[in-house]
Amino acid sequence: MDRRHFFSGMLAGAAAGAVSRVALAALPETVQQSGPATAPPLVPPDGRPYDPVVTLNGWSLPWRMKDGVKEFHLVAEPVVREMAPGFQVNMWGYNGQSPGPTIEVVEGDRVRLFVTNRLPEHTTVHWHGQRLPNGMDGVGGITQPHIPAGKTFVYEFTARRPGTFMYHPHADEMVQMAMGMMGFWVTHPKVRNHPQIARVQRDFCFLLGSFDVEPGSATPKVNTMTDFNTWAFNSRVFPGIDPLCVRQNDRVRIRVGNLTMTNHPIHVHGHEFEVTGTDGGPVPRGARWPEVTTDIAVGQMRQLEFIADEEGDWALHCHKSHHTMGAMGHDVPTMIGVDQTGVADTIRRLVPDYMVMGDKGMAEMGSMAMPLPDNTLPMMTGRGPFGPAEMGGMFTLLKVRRDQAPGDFRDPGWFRHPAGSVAHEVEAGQAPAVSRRVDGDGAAATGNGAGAAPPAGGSAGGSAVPGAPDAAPASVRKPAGHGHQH
Ligand SMILES: [Cu+2]
Repeated sequence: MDRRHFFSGMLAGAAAGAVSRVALAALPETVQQSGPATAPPLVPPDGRPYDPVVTLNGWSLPWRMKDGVKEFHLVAEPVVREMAPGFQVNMWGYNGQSPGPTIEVVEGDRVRLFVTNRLPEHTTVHWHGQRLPNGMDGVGGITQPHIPAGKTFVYEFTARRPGTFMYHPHADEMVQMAMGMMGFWVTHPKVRNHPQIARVQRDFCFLLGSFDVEPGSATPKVNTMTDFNTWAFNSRVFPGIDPLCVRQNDRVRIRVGNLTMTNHPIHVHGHEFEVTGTDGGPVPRGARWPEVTTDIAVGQMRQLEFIADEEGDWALHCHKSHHTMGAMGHDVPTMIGVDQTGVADTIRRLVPDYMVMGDKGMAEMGSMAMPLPDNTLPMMTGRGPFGPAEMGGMFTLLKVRRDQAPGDFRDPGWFRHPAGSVAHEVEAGQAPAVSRRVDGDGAAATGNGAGAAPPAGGSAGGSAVPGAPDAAPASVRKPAGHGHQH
């Protein structure tokens, strides 16, 4: 984290004349985050104590105490976010990053938030879910004048109820949120033994984001309404999302907020959790039920909690399969069952890099070194200890280890499975026989050969089409778009 003194920045940036010298001198310094690393929890230096959260690939904003008020300074500005190694995106955010820093306070704290606007257009900040005076609610034109470019406004209210909140603009929202302007807010309970809010050993938070970044470009398309291609946790995509690393038997809380244009069913492997709170507050204990997936609608926040008692590397992801794909996955035609024999040689005379793909499914794309436009992630990427992960987007791992030290959030590496505990190929003759199909298809598989790939280049591939008569194995070519006949 690099700290930049606010005065030099403003005076060099000059003359906006936005804030008077006296007011300027009263502002807390700005703190900037230069990289996308997950920062260690911010142990509160003053004010009442609390158990801090860990913001996935993010950080919490330091404050200063002034006359008993916690003062924060947010700077809305253009940023460059590394969404994954090799993929830099021009976004808008706060204090150097998208999303902005997490704000952590304690129930009952008086909070003063300075917001400096370094965007090319006006903005506001809405404090989603908070009880506050109407004039502090941040709806541009309705509860306040917009914050013009170059100006600094101040918000002030008391954090009245504990829970999980977020902040985002209520000004040119479609553009500003599509560009990445959002941040997390956690109000910790003032009592450590709150009847509905358990103390946990690990408390993670992140926001769901969706962006439309065309392959080869570096700026999100802000008018997109449904056809997004970049699905993110805290403006990072797998394999750029850090794992959630915990010690076995820790009580774990994961707070998730959704500022995309669709719902996301968030799924955790290997454990059951309860939803212990929403942006409306804690869920009474008697109203909780076990889940392994919970849907998070647009504008909602959920707190998931569980005891991490199973060791391993457990997937944690959105269950919409398109949301665990990278940008290249969205315009690829379905080629399953299409005989491409000879096609590649013909096309390669015109397009030297042309590759045939997808006739046996798309899993091969996880390992393929395809030529890609600059600044573009493959459709699926990331490798595990057993091969390509075939994932992108909203996917990460919950790593549970018995020897993870308390308070240590560092990645322990891949799980070392106890001998004999990994799914494996059966020995010849040990598998039960596969019964013969009775629909008369001569291609029915029997015995141990099932599951093997068909011979490369064989025209027999045509009979993979269910119901296709053997006598006519043929092509199932179905034009993907408008006519391309010659
Ligand atoms: Cu999703």
